[in-house]
Amino acid sequence: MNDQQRPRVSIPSSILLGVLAVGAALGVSNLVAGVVNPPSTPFLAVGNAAIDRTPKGLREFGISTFGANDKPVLLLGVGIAMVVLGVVTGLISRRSAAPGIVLVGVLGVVGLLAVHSRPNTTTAGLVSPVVAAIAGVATLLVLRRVALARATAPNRYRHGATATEVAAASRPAPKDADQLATVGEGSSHGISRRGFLGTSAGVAVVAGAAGYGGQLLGRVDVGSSQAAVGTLTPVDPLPTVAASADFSADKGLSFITSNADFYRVDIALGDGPALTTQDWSLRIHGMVDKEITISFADLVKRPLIEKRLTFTCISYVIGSQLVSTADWVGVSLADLISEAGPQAGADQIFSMSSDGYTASTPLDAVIDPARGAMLAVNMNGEPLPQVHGFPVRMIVPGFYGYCSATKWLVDIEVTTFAAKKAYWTTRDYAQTAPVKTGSKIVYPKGLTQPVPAGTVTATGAAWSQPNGISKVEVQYEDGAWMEARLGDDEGPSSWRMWRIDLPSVPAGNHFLSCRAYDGKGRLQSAVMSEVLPDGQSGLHRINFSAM
Ligand SMILES: Nc1nc2c(c(=O)[nH]1)N[C@H]1C(S)=C(S)[C@@H](COP(=O)(O)O)O[C@H]1N2
Ligand SMILES: [Mo]
Repeated sequence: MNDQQRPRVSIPSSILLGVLAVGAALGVSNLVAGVVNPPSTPFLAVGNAAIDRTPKGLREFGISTFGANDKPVLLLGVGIAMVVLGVVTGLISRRSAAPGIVLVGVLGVVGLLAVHSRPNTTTAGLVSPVVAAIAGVATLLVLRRVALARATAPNRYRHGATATEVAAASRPAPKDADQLATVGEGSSHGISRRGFLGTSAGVAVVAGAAGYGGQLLGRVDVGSSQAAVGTLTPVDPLPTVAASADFSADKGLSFITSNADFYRVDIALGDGPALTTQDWSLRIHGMVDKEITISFADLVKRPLIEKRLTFTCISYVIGSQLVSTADWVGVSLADLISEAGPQAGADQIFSMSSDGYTASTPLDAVIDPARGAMLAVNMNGEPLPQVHGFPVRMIVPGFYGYCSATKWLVDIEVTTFAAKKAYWTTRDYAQTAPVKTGSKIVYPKGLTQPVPAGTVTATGAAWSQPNGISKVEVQYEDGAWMEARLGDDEGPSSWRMWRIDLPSVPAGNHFLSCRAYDGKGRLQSAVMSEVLPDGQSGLHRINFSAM
Protein backbone atom coordinates (compact mmCIF):
# COMPACT_ATOMS: atom_id res chain seq x y z
CA MET A 1 0.00 0.00 0.00
CA ASN A 2 1.60 3.29 -0.97
CA ASP A 3 1.33 6.42 1.07
CA GLN A 4 -1.57 7.86 -0.90
CA GLN A 5 -3.69 4.82 -0.17
CA ARG A 6 -3.13 4.84 3.52
CA PRO A 7 -6.13 5.95 5.55
CA ARG A 8 -5.81 9.45 6.77
CA VAL A 9 -7.21 11.03 9.89
CA SER A 10 -9.31 14.10 9.06
CA ILE A 11 -7.79 17.46 9.92
CA PRO A 12 -10.19 18.30 12.79
CA SER A 13 -9.81 14.82 14.31
CA SER A 14 -6.03 14.95 14.01
CA ILE A 15 -5.93 18.33 15.75
CA LEU A 16 -8.15 17.05 18.55
CA LEU A 17 -6.14 13.88 19.07
CA GLY A 18 -2.81 15.72 18.97
CA VAL A 19 -3.93 18.22 21.60
CA LEU A 20 -5.35 15.39 23.71
CA ALA A 21 -2.12 13.38 23.45
CA VAL A 22 -0.13 16.35 24.79
CA GLY A 23 -2.87 17.09 27.36
CA ALA A 24 -2.89 13.48 28.57
CA ALA A 25 0.89 13.59 28.91
CA LEU A 26 0.71 16.76 31.00
CA GLY A 27 -2.18 15.48 33.14
CA VAL A 28 -0.51 12.16 33.89
CA SER A 29 2.83 13.84 34.56
CA ASN A 30 1.13 16.12 37.08
CA LEU A 31 -0.33 13.10 38.83
CA VAL A 32 2.98 11.26 39.00
CA ALA A 33 4.77 14.42 40.14
CA GLY A 34 2.11 14.89 42.82
CA VAL A 35 2.78 11.39 44.11
CA VAL A 36 6.56 11.29 43.98
CA ASN A 37 7.93 14.81 44.07
CA PRO A 38 5.61 17.81 43.86
CA PRO A 39 7.96 20.52 42.62
CA SER A 40 9.01 18.48 39.60
CA THR A 41 6.03 18.74 37.25
CA PRO A 42 7.50 18.90 33.74
CA PHE A 43 5.18 21.82 32.91
CA LEU A 44 6.58 24.01 35.71
CA ALA A 45 10.08 22.72 35.10
CA VAL A 46 9.88 23.80 31.46
CA GLY A 47 8.58 27.19 32.64
CA ASN A 48 11.48 27.48 35.07
CA ALA A 49 13.99 26.40 32.47
CA ALA A 50 12.59 29.06 30.16
CA ILE A 51 13.08 31.68 32.89
CA ASP A 52 16.65 30.52 33.51
CA ARG A 53 17.42 30.90 29.82
CA THR A 54 15.69 34.23 29.28
CA PRO A 55 18.15 36.66 27.69
CA LYS A 56 18.97 39.54 30.03
CA GLY A 57 17.28 42.20 27.89
CA LEU A 58 14.06 40.19 27.80
CA ARG A 59 14.12 39.82 31.59
CA GLU A 60 14.23 43.58 32.13
CA PHE A 61 11.56 43.93 29.42
CA GLY A 62 9.35 41.33 31.10
CA ILE A 63 9.67 42.95 34.51
CA SER A 64 9.02 46.46 33.22
CA THR A 65 6.17 45.43 30.89
CA PHE A 66 4.27 42.87 32.92
CA GLY A 67 5.56 43.70 36.41
CA ALA A 68 4.29 41.18 38.93
CA ASN A 69 2.29 39.54 36.10
CA ASP A 70 5.38 38.34 34.28
CA LYS A 71 4.90 34.81 35.72
CA PRO A 72 1.27 34.28 34.66
CA VAL A 73 2.25 35.65 31.25
CA LEU A 74 5.09 33.14 31.03
CA LEU A 75 2.91 30.22 32.12
CA LEU A 76 0.28 31.28 29.61
CA GLY A 77 3.02 31.27 26.98
CA VAL A 78 4.13 27.73 27.93
CA GLY A 79 0.45 26.66 27.86
CA ILE A 80 -0.07 28.12 24.40
CA ALA A 81 3.13 26.47 23.20
CA MET A 82 1.78 23.10 24.46
CA VAL A 83 -1.47 23.54 22.56
CA VAL A 84 0.43 24.49 19.40
CA LEU A 85 2.70 21.45 19.80
CA GLY A 86 -0.41 19.31 20.24
CA VAL A 87 -1.90 20.66 17.02
CA VAL A 88 1.37 20.02 15.20
CA THR A 89 1.59 16.50 16.67
CA GLY A 90 -1.86 15.73 15.35
CA LEU A 91 -1.35 17.24 11.92
CA ILE A 92 1.95 15.45 11.22
CA SER A 93 0.40 12.13 12.30
CA ARG A 94 -2.50 12.00 9.86
CA ARG A 95 -1.09 9.21 7.68
CA SER A 96 1.25 7.57 10.12
CA ALA A 97 1.67 7.78 13.87
CA ALA A 98 5.48 7.78 13.60
CA PRO A 99 6.09 11.56 13.29
CA GLY A 100 3.77 12.26 16.21
CA ILE A 101 5.47 9.60 18.34
CA VAL A 102 8.82 11.20 17.59
CA LEU A 103 7.54 14.66 18.53
CA VAL A 104 5.94 13.47 21.77
CA GLY A 105 9.16 11.59 22.52
CA VAL A 106 11.18 14.77 21.95
CA LEU A 107 8.80 16.64 24.27
CA GLY A 108 9.33 13.94 26.86
CA VAL A 109 13.09 14.36 26.62
CA VAL A 110 12.77 18.15 26.91
CA GLY A 111 10.59 17.65 30.00
CA LEU A 112 13.11 15.19 31.42
CA LEU A 113 16.01 17.58 30.90
CA ALA A 114 14.01 20.45 32.39
CA VAL A 115 13.00 18.43 35.46
CA HIS A 116 16.54 17.12 35.80
CA SER A 117 17.93 20.67 35.74
CA ARG A 118 15.79 21.69 38.74
CA PRO A 119 17.81 21.61 41.96
CA ASN A 120 14.92 20.34 44.08
CA THR A 121 14.24 17.27 41.91
CA THR A 122 14.70 13.83 43.41
CA THR A 123 15.56 10.84 41.22
CA ALA A 124 11.97 9.67 41.62
CA GLY A 125 10.86 12.98 40.12
CA LEU A 126 12.41 11.92 36.82
CA VAL A 127 9.73 9.24 36.51
CA SER A 128 7.13 11.89 35.80
CA PRO A 129 8.29 13.07 32.35
CA VAL A 130 8.97 9.47 31.30
CA VAL A 131 5.47 8.34 32.23
CA ALA A 132 4.16 11.50 30.56
CA ALA A 133 5.77 10.59 27.24
CA ILE A 134 4.39 7.05 27.45
CA ALA A 135 0.89 8.37 28.19
CA GLY A 136 1.18 10.82 25.29
CA VAL A 137 2.24 8.15 22.81
CA ALA A 138 -0.43 5.71 24.04
CA THR A 139 -3.12 8.37 23.69
CA LEU A 140 -1.94 9.19 20.20
CA LEU A 141 -2.02 5.54 19.11
CA VAL A 142 -5.38 4.75 20.69
CA LEU A 143 -7.13 7.84 19.37
CA ARG A 144 -5.70 7.35 15.87
CA ARG A 145 -6.95 3.81 15.87
CA VAL A 146 -10.41 4.88 16.95
CA ALA A 147 -10.45 7.74 14.44
CA LEU A 148 -9.58 5.33 11.66
CA ALA A 149 -11.86 2.60 12.95
CA ARG A 150 -13.94 0.95 10.35
CA ALA A 151 -17.59 1.51 10.37
CA THR A 152 -17.85 -2.25 10.41
CA ALA A 153 -17.08 -2.59 14.09
CA PRO A 154 -19.56 -0.42 15.92
CA ASN A 155 -19.94 -0.72 19.62
CA ARG A 156 -23.38 -2.15 19.84
CA TYR A 157 -23.43 -2.02 23.58
CA ARG A 158 -22.65 1.64 23.65
CA HIS A 159 -24.15 3.06 26.80
CA GLY A 160 -27.36 4.94 26.09
CA ALA A 161 -27.75 3.60 22.53
CA THR A 162 -31.33 3.50 21.32
CA ALA A 163 -32.87 0.24 20.19
CA THR A 164 -32.79 1.42 16.56
CA GLU A 165 -29.10 2.29 16.80
CA VAL A 166 -28.25 -1.09 18.26
CA ALA A 167 -30.31 -2.77 15.55
CA ALA A 168 -28.56 -0.72 12.88
CA ALA A 169 -25.23 -1.50 14.36
CA SER A 170 -25.83 -5.21 14.29
CA ARG A 171 -26.54 -5.26 10.54
CA PRO A 172 -23.93 -7.17 8.58
CA ALA A 173 -20.83 -5.20 7.67
CA PRO A 174 -20.46 -4.03 4.10
CA LYS A 175 -18.36 -6.43 2.01
CA ASP A 176 -15.98 -3.71 0.87
CA ALA A 177 -14.64 -3.01 4.32
CA ASP A 178 -11.09 -2.72 3.03
CA GLN A 179 -12.10 -0.07 0.59
CA LEU A 180 -13.76 1.83 3.38
CA ALA A 181 -10.60 1.68 5.41
CA THR A 182 -8.52 3.26 2.67
CA VAL A 183 -10.65 6.36 2.74
CA GLY A 184 -10.75 6.25 6.50
CA GLU A 185 -13.27 7.98 8.66
CA GLY A 186 -14.15 10.36 5.84
CA SER A 187 -16.63 7.89 4.53
CA SER A 188 -17.54 6.23 7.77
CA HIS A 189 -20.75 7.41 9.24
CA GLY A 190 -21.83 8.70 12.60
CA ILE A 191 -21.04 5.62 14.63
CA SER A 192 -17.27 5.75 14.31
CA ARG A 193 -17.25 9.54 14.61
CA ARG A 194 -19.23 9.33 17.80
CA GLY A 195 -16.91 6.59 18.96
CA PHE A 196 -13.97 8.90 18.36
CA LEU A 197 -15.58 11.85 20.08
CA GLY A 198 -16.64 9.67 22.99
CA THR A 199 -13.15 8.24 23.40
CA SER A 200 -11.69 11.74 23.11
CA ALA A 201 -14.04 13.04 25.79
CA GLY A 202 -13.01 10.11 27.97
CA VAL A 203 -9.33 10.89 27.46
CA ALA A 204 -9.96 14.56 28.27
CA VAL A 205 -11.77 13.67 31.50
CA VAL A 206 -9.09 11.21 32.62
CA ALA A 207 -6.28 13.65 31.75
CA GLY A 208 -8.03 16.47 33.58
CA ALA A 209 -8.71 14.30 36.61
CA ALA A 210 -5.10 13.13 36.66
CA GLY A 211 -3.83 16.69 36.44
CA TYR A 212 -6.17 17.88 39.18
CA GLY A 213 -5.45 14.85 41.34
CA GLY A 214 -1.74 15.62 41.08
CA GLN A 215 -2.48 19.17 42.16
CA LEU A 216 -4.33 17.91 45.26
CA LEU A 217 -1.68 15.33 46.15
CA GLY A 218 1.13 17.83 45.78
CA ARG A 219 -0.59 20.50 47.85
CA VAL A 220 1.34 21.79 50.83
CA ASP A 221 -0.62 23.57 53.54
CA VAL A 222 1.42 26.76 53.74
CA GLY A 223 -1.50 28.71 55.23
CA SER A 224 -1.71 26.60 58.39
CA SER A 225 2.03 26.78 58.85
CA GLN A 226 1.92 30.57 58.50
CA ALA A 227 -0.96 30.76 60.99
CA ALA A 228 1.06 28.69 63.45
CA VAL A 229 3.99 31.13 63.17
CA GLY A 230 1.72 34.14 63.65
CA THR A 231 3.05 37.46 64.86
CA LEU A 232 6.36 37.26 66.68
CA THR A 233 7.34 39.84 69.25
CA PRO A 234 10.87 41.23 69.03
CA VAL A 235 12.92 42.11 72.09
CA ASP A 236 12.74 45.82 71.14
CA PRO A 237 9.64 46.47 69.01
CA LEU A 238 9.89 49.46 66.67
CA PRO A 239 7.60 52.41 67.35
CA THR A 240 5.08 53.01 64.56
CA VAL A 241 6.22 55.47 61.90
CA ALA A 242 5.62 59.06 63.04
CA ALA A 243 3.48 61.29 60.80
CA SER A 244 6.50 63.58 60.57
CA ALA A 245 8.41 60.75 58.86
CA ASP A 246 5.54 59.68 56.63
CA PHE A 247 4.76 62.98 55.00
CA SER A 248 4.42 61.75 51.46
CA ALA A 249 1.55 59.53 52.55
CA ASP A 250 -1.12 62.06 51.60
CA LYS A 251 0.38 62.18 48.09
CA GLY A 252 0.28 58.45 47.53
CA LEU A 253 3.45 56.95 49.01
CA SER A 254 3.18 55.59 52.53
CA PHE A 255 6.39 55.05 54.46
CA ILE A 256 5.60 51.39 55.13
CA THR A 257 4.63 49.49 52.02
CA SER A 258 1.83 47.03 52.79
CA ASN A 259 2.60 43.36 52.18
CA ALA A 260 0.13 43.40 49.30
CA ASP A 261 1.81 46.40 47.65
CA PHE A 262 5.42 45.43 48.38
CA TYR A 263 7.10 44.76 45.06
CA ARG A 264 7.81 41.15 44.17
CA VAL A 265 10.64 39.96 41.95
CA ASP A 266 11.94 36.41 41.63
CA ILE A 267 12.49 33.58 39.19
CA ALA A 268 9.87 31.34 40.85
CA LEU A 269 6.53 30.43 39.32
CA GLY A 270 3.15 30.78 40.98
CA ASP A 271 3.54 31.84 44.59
CA GLY A 272 7.00 30.26 44.74
CA PRO A 273 8.14 27.20 46.71
CA ALA A 274 5.48 25.92 49.13
CA LEU A 275 7.28 25.17 52.39
CA THR A 276 6.13 24.64 55.96
CA THR A 277 8.15 25.39 59.06
CA GLN A 278 8.13 21.62 59.77
CA ASP A 279 9.88 20.86 56.47
CA TRP A 280 12.28 23.73 56.85
CA SER A 281 15.80 23.77 58.15
CA LEU A 282 18.85 25.88 57.38
CA ARG A 283 22.33 24.51 56.93
CA ILE A 284 25.35 26.77 57.33
CA HIS A 285 28.50 25.08 56.04
CA GLY A 286 31.59 25.48 53.87
CA MET A 287 34.60 27.39 55.16
CA VAL A 288 33.46 27.36 58.79
CA ASP A 289 34.86 25.93 62.00
CA LYS A 290 31.52 24.50 63.04
CA GLU A 291 28.75 23.50 60.67
CA ILE A 292 25.27 24.53 61.86
CA THR A 293 21.90 23.03 60.96
CA ILE A 294 18.99 24.82 62.58
CA SER A 295 15.26 24.10 62.64
CA PHE A 296 12.59 26.77 62.50
CA ALA A 297 11.66 26.19 66.14
CA ASP A 298 15.27 26.70 67.22
CA LEU A 299 15.70 29.70 64.95
CA VAL A 300 12.84 31.65 66.54
CA LYS A 301 14.07 30.79 70.06
CA ARG A 302 16.99 33.13 69.38
CA PRO A 303 16.65 36.83 70.32
CA LEU A 304 14.26 38.43 67.83
CA ILE A 305 15.20 41.78 66.34
CA GLU A 306 13.06 44.19 64.33
CA LYS A 307 14.26 46.47 61.52
CA ARG A 308 12.62 49.00 59.24
CA LEU A 309 14.30 48.37 55.90
CA THR A 310 13.95 49.60 52.35
CA PHE A 311 14.45 47.04 49.58
CA THR A 312 15.57 47.96 46.10
CA CYS A 313 15.64 45.66 43.08
CA ILE A 314 18.54 45.74 40.65
CA SER A 315 15.85 46.21 37.96
CA TYR A 316 14.76 49.48 39.57
CA VAL A 317 14.49 51.91 36.71
CA ILE A 318 14.74 55.55 37.83
CA GLY A 319 11.35 56.57 39.21
CA SER A 320 9.82 53.06 39.09
CA GLN A 321 8.01 51.04 41.77
CA LEU A 322 10.74 48.45 42.50
CA VAL A 323 11.61 49.98 45.86
CA SER A 324 9.55 49.26 49.00
CA THR A 325 9.87 49.46 52.78
CA ALA A 326 8.67 47.10 55.50
CA ASP A 327 9.21 46.26 59.17
CA TRP A 328 10.99 42.93 59.44
CA VAL A 329 11.29 40.68 62.48
CA GLY A 330 13.92 37.96 62.54
CA VAL A 331 17.24 36.93 63.99
CA SER A 332 20.72 38.32 63.52
CA LEU A 333 22.50 36.64 60.64
CA ALA A 334 25.78 38.21 61.71
CA ASP A 335 25.54 36.29 65.02
CA LEU A 336 24.71 32.97 63.35
CA ILE A 337 27.58 33.19 60.87
CA SER A 338 29.96 34.26 63.61
CA GLU A 339 28.92 31.22 65.68
CA ALA A 340 29.72 28.99 62.71
CA GLY A 341 33.14 30.65 62.63
CA PRO A 342 34.15 31.72 59.10
CA GLN A 343 37.67 30.61 58.25
CA ALA A 344 40.47 32.80 56.94
CA GLY A 345 40.28 33.34 53.20
CA ALA A 346 36.50 33.12 52.95
CA ASP A 347 34.94 36.26 51.43
CA GLN A 348 31.50 35.20 50.25
CA ILE A 349 28.17 34.16 51.72
CA PHE A 350 26.55 31.97 49.07
CA SER A 351 22.89 31.60 49.94
CA MET A 352 20.46 29.19 48.30
CA SER A 353 16.70 28.95 48.08
CA SER A 354 14.80 25.66 48.16
CA ASP A 355 14.21 26.11 44.41
CA GLY A 356 17.89 26.49 43.68
CA TYR A 357 18.10 30.28 43.35
CA THR A 358 21.46 31.48 44.61
CA ALA A 359 22.85 34.84 45.72
CA SER A 360 26.37 35.98 46.60
CA THR A 361 26.96 38.53 49.33
CA PRO A 362 30.25 39.83 50.74
CA LEU A 363 31.05 38.03 54.02
CA ASP A 364 32.37 41.17 55.71
CA ALA A 365 29.06 42.98 55.14
CA VAL A 366 27.05 40.04 56.46
CA ILE A 367 29.03 39.74 59.70
CA ASP A 368 29.23 43.51 60.32
CA PRO A 369 26.96 44.00 63.36
CA ALA A 370 26.34 47.64 62.43
CA ARG A 371 24.80 46.70 59.09
CA GLY A 372 22.27 44.37 60.67
CA ALA A 373 22.00 41.43 58.27
CA MET A 374 19.10 39.23 59.35
CA LEU A 375 17.03 36.15 58.67
CA ALA A 376 13.47 37.47 58.57
CA VAL A 377 10.40 35.50 59.67
CA ASN A 378 7.81 38.31 59.97
CA MET A 379 6.98 41.12 57.56
CA ASN A 380 4.88 44.05 58.81
CA GLY A 381 3.66 42.04 61.78
CA GLU A 382 2.67 38.94 59.84
CA PRO A 383 4.40 35.69 59.00
CA LEU A 384 6.27 36.11 55.71
CA PRO A 385 3.84 35.85 52.81
CA GLN A 386 4.70 32.87 50.59
CA VAL A 387 5.69 35.17 47.71
CA HIS A 388 8.15 36.95 49.99
CA GLY A 389 9.92 33.75 51.03
CA PHE A 390 8.01 31.92 53.79
CA PRO A 391 9.20 30.63 56.17
CA VAL A 392 12.61 32.37 56.19
CA ARG A 393 14.41 34.86 53.99
CA MET A 394 17.75 36.57 54.16
CA ILE A 395 18.19 40.36 54.25
CA VAL A 396 21.46 42.28 54.05
CA PRO A 397 20.73 46.03 54.10
CA GLY A 398 22.55 48.01 51.43
CA PHE A 399 22.66 45.41 48.66
CA TYR A 400 20.20 44.97 45.83
CA GLY A 401 17.81 42.11 46.48
CA TYR A 402 19.29 39.81 43.85
CA CYS A 403 22.58 39.53 45.72
CA SER A 404 21.36 39.57 49.31
CA ALA A 405 17.68 38.85 49.89
CA THR A 406 17.31 35.12 49.20
CA LYS A 407 13.74 33.96 49.82
CA TRP A 408 12.79 30.39 50.86
CA LEU A 409 16.34 30.26 52.24
CA VAL A 410 17.57 26.75 53.08
CA ASP A 411 21.33 26.75 52.65
CA ILE A 412 24.25 29.10 53.32
CA GLU A 413 27.76 28.25 52.23
CA VAL A 414 30.69 30.29 53.48
CA THR A 415 33.07 30.32 50.53
CA THR A 416 34.95 32.62 48.14
CA PHE A 417 33.77 34.67 45.18
CA ALA A 418 36.39 32.88 43.13
CA ALA A 419 34.91 29.48 43.94
CA LYS A 420 31.19 30.04 43.38
CA LYS A 421 29.08 32.22 41.08
CA ALA A 422 25.46 32.98 41.91
CA TYR A 423 22.40 32.84 39.67
CA TRP A 424 22.48 36.36 38.22
CA THR A 425 26.27 36.58 38.17
CA THR A 426 26.29 33.81 35.58
CA ARG A 427 23.84 35.97 33.62
CA ASP A 428 26.00 39.09 33.34
CA TYR A 429 24.99 40.92 36.50
CA ALA A 430 27.70 42.02 38.93
CA GLN A 431 28.73 39.42 41.53
CA THR A 432 27.66 41.89 44.18
CA ALA A 433 26.09 45.33 43.97
CA PRO A 434 25.54 47.92 46.72
CA VAL A 435 22.32 49.86 46.29
CA LYS A 436 23.00 53.15 44.51
CA THR A 437 21.83 56.29 46.28
CA GLY A 438 18.43 57.07 44.78
CA SER A 439 15.59 59.55 44.96
CA LYS A 440 12.26 59.87 43.26
CA ILE A 441 9.42 62.31 42.86
CA VAL A 442 6.07 60.99 44.03
CA TYR A 443 4.03 64.16 43.44
CA PRO A 444 3.26 65.77 41.02
CA LYS A 445 2.58 62.56 39.11
CA GLY A 446 3.49 63.85 35.69
CA LEU A 447 1.57 65.11 32.69
CA THR A 448 -1.40 62.77 33.05
CA GLN A 449 -2.57 64.21 36.37
CA PRO A 450 -2.35 68.03 36.21
CA VAL A 451 -1.99 69.89 39.51
CA PRO A 452 -3.62 73.23 40.39
CA ALA A 453 -1.44 76.22 39.46
CA GLY A 454 -0.09 78.31 42.34
CA THR A 455 1.87 76.82 45.23
CA VAL A 456 2.65 73.21 44.39
CA THR A 457 3.89 70.97 47.19
CA ALA A 458 6.19 68.45 45.53
CA THR A 459 7.07 65.34 47.52
CA GLY A 460 9.06 62.16 47.17
CA ALA A 461 11.42 59.62 48.72
CA ALA A 462 15.19 59.11 48.86
CA TRP A 463 17.30 56.18 50.02
CA SER A 464 20.91 55.18 50.47
CA GLN A 465 21.22 51.95 52.44
CA PRO A 466 23.09 51.53 54.79
CA ASN A 467 24.27 55.14 55.25
CA GLY A 468 20.95 56.96 55.15
CA ILE A 469 20.04 60.30 53.59
CA SER A 470 21.41 63.66 54.77
CA LYS A 471 19.91 66.04 52.19
CA VAL A 472 17.58 66.15 49.19
CA GLU A 473 17.56 68.92 46.59
CA VAL A 474 14.98 69.79 43.98
CA GLN A 475 15.34 71.65 40.73
CA TYR A 476 12.32 73.41 39.19
CA GLU A 477 12.66 74.09 35.44
CA ASP A 478 16.38 74.79 34.99
CA GLY A 479 16.72 76.90 38.12
CA ALA A 480 19.04 76.59 41.10
CA TRP A 481 18.88 73.43 43.23
CA MET A 482 16.72 74.06 46.31
CA GLU A 483 16.93 72.12 49.55
CA ALA A 484 13.82 70.10 50.39
CA ARG A 485 12.47 69.49 53.88
CA LEU A 486 13.25 65.96 55.11
CA GLY A 487 10.90 63.66 56.98
CA ASP A 488 12.09 62.10 60.26
CA ASP A 489 14.99 59.70 59.97
CA GLU A 490 13.72 56.14 60.49
CA GLY A 491 17.15 54.57 60.35
CA PRO A 492 20.03 54.50 57.88
CA SER A 493 18.62 51.58 55.86
CA SER A 494 15.15 53.07 55.40
CA TRP A 495 14.16 55.59 52.85
CA ARG A 496 13.40 59.14 53.87
CA MET A 497 10.52 61.23 52.64
CA TRP A 498 10.99 64.80 51.42
CA ARG A 499 8.79 67.69 50.39
CA ILE A 500 9.14 71.24 49.12
CA ASP A 501 6.76 74.07 48.27
CA LEU A 502 7.20 75.45 44.75
CA PRO A 503 5.71 78.95 44.93
CA SER A 504 3.64 80.45 42.10
CA VAL A 505 3.76 77.68 39.52
CA PRO A 506 1.93 79.06 36.46
CA ALA A 507 -0.42 77.03 34.27
CA GLY A 508 1.47 75.06 31.63
CA ASN A 509 4.08 72.31 31.46
CA HIS A 510 7.07 72.27 33.78
CA PHE A 511 10.17 70.25 34.65
CA LEU A 512 11.09 68.95 38.07
CA SER A 513 14.15 66.94 39.16
CA CYS A 514 15.45 65.71 42.50
CA ARG A 515 18.76 64.45 43.87
CA ALA A 516 19.89 63.03 47.20
CA TYR A 517 23.01 63.12 49.38
CA ASP A 518 23.85 60.04 51.42
CA GLY A 519 24.61 60.01 55.14
CA LYS A 520 28.25 60.79 54.36
CA GLY A 521 27.35 63.83 52.25
CA ARG A 522 28.02 62.16 48.90
CA LEU A 523 25.79 63.33 46.05
CA GLN A 524 23.84 60.80 44.00
CA SER A 525 25.20 60.29 40.49
CA ALA A 526 23.46 62.21 37.70
CA VAL A 527 24.89 59.91 35.04
CA MET A 528 22.06 57.89 33.52
CA SER A 529 23.42 54.34 33.27
CA GLU A 530 21.95 50.98 32.24
CA VAL A 531 20.54 48.54 34.81
CA LEU A 532 23.25 46.03 33.86
CA PRO A 533 25.57 45.13 35.41
CA ASP A 534 25.15 46.79 38.81
CA GLY A 535 22.03 48.97 38.83
CA GLN A 536 20.85 52.18 37.21
CA SER A 537 22.14 55.58 38.25
CA GLY A 538 20.71 58.92 37.15
CA LEU A 539 18.26 61.55 38.32
CA HIS A 540 14.50 61.35 38.32
CA ARG A 541 13.26 64.18 36.12
CA ILE A 542 9.59 64.60 35.40
CA ASN A 543 7.47 66.78 33.20
CA PHE A 544 4.25 67.86 34.92
CA SER A 545 1.41 70.15 34.03
CA ALA A 546 -0.37 72.77 36.12
CA MET A 547 -3.71 74.33 35.29
N1 LIG B 1 14.63 32.45 46.10
C1 LIG B 1 14.74 33.63 45.52
N2 LIG B 1 15.03 34.71 46.26
C2 LIG B 1 15.12 35.92 45.69
C3 LIG B 1 14.95 36.07 44.30
C4 LIG B 1 14.66 34.92 43.53
O1 LIG B 1 14.49 34.97 42.31
N3 LIG B 1 14.55 33.72 44.18
N4 LIG B 1 15.05 37.32 43.74
C5 LIG B 1 15.77 38.35 44.48
C6 LIG B 1 15.50 39.67 43.95
S1 LIG B 1 16.08 40.00 42.39
C7 LIG B 1 14.90 40.65 44.68
S2 LIG B 1 14.86 42.25 44.15
C8 LIG B 1 14.27 40.34 45.99
C9 LIG B 1 12.84 40.79 45.99
O2 LIG B 1 12.20 40.41 47.17
P1 LIG B 1 10.63 40.58 47.26
O3 LIG B 1 10.03 39.85 46.10
O4 LIG B 1 10.23 40.03 48.58
O5 LIG B 1 10.37 42.05 47.16
O6 LIG B 1 14.30 38.95 46.26
C10 LIG B 1 15.52 38.32 45.96
N5 LIG B 1 15.43 36.99 46.47
MO1 LIG C 1 15.86 42.24 42.04
